[in-house]
Amino acid sequence: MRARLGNLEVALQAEAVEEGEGGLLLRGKEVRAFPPSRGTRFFRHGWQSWSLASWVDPDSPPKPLLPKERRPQADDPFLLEARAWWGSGLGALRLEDGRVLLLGALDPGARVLGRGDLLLGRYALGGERWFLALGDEEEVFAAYARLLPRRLSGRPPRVWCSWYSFYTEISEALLLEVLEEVAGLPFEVFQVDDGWQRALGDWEPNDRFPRGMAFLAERIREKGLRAGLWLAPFLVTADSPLFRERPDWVLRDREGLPLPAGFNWGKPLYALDSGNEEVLDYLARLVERVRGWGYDYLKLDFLYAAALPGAEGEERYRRAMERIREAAGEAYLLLCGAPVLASLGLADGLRVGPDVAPYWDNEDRSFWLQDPTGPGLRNALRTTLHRLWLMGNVHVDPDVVYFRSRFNLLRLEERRLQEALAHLTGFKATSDPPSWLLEEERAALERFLSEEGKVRRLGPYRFSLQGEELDYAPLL
Ligand code: 9PG
Repeated sequence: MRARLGNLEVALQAEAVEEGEGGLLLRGKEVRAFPPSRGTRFFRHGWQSWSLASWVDPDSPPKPLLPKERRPQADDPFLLEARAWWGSGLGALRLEDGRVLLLGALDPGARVLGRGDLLLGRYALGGERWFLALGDEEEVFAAYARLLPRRLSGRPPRVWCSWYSFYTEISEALLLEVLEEVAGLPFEVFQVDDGWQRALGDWEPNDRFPRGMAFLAERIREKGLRAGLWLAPFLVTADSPLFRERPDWVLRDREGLPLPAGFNWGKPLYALDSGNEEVLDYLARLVERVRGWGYDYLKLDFLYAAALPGAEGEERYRRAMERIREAAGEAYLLLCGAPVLASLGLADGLRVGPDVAPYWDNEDRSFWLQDPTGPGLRNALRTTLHRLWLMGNVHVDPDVVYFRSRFNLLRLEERRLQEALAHLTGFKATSDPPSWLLEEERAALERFLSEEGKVRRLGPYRFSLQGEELDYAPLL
């Protein structure tokens, strides 16, 4: 069939088509849209927070990400095994005249194939609703986002997070010291990251936190801050107590083998089966326990594990997260490593790119291993920049900003690119301990936290920050 989009005719295959707000609403488990002229770029949308979102050349096929063991933690494994360009949930083609044709799923669990002459959308299991639009890039993405779930809980938070300075080397004594320094600045949340727990699946404090997690939360709250805590609730490793005690809770493939969930902390990762009611009860109790300790800002990480093997698991992921949402009550949930579209409506904050790092790029990983998901400012900026269209649906977390020159290979101009995105989204976080900052760096941090509306969007990839023009095109 053919349908009118704007002033152009587009050929389509779908079970049904009707007019919608800003585009067409299609139905079908699988739908096709044929662009009126060739697409020169494909908007490839990665599955979870860390997965690549970027415009790519539809005529040169994707390169296989290495090593294979990392694929489950880099993206929907299907997308990385495919020899053509597929995206998660949506896809778009940029036509020769600059206009963009976008096909986006309105239910969880979809993938979109992009070729110069075709957008093909397919639901992995259930689901049949799609949105198709043609027009200006910012307009078509905005029209799509308006049809997706939304949860906007007040204004985004200002967070001090322990990860990007201390990594897992945290302790009660160290964090109490930093807390004293942080308390003099306009932060709202003091968030303890990875390193407090005994093991994955054993969410009790290790011996570096001798007075327990409730004690620390208490000290944080005394300073007038909200206490934040990191958890990777669905992850286990083969040596996790939980793995040994409850082998039946581990997500398995059809042969009964534990499904690989990636490789981190020097070990292969596995997942808890988010479709198992007992697992969900356990998770609800876990969340209630940390709430009881006094933490009301939870950074829930490596969440893709709950949705493996990929798009097929998104409905199961959503049901599990609904249960967690319920147990968390009014706590702020920052979801990370999370299937992006399937998290909308449940997350308060959502990380939309890979981790930043105090360097621009790790070429061993990005070049030789063809992995755009590793920590590094370049990777983080690129993917975050391509997900800013979600700002009306959720607090978009671009990850922390560095103000320190200490232990940092980033140049000031590079740090400013990240600062501008945080100003734009309003989600303002850093891991810099104030005592590491030079006087002018501390002043910059203070301004960052207290000033608003300092950034203007000049175009999809151009911004001005405090009068200084920033162009992101070179990293696209
Ligand atoms: C704690 C960290 C921080 C960070 C999270 C997440 O692809 N990877 O190998 C990979 C490893 C770790 C990671 C992201 C990607 O970091 O994003 O903010 O909480 O866990 O371990």
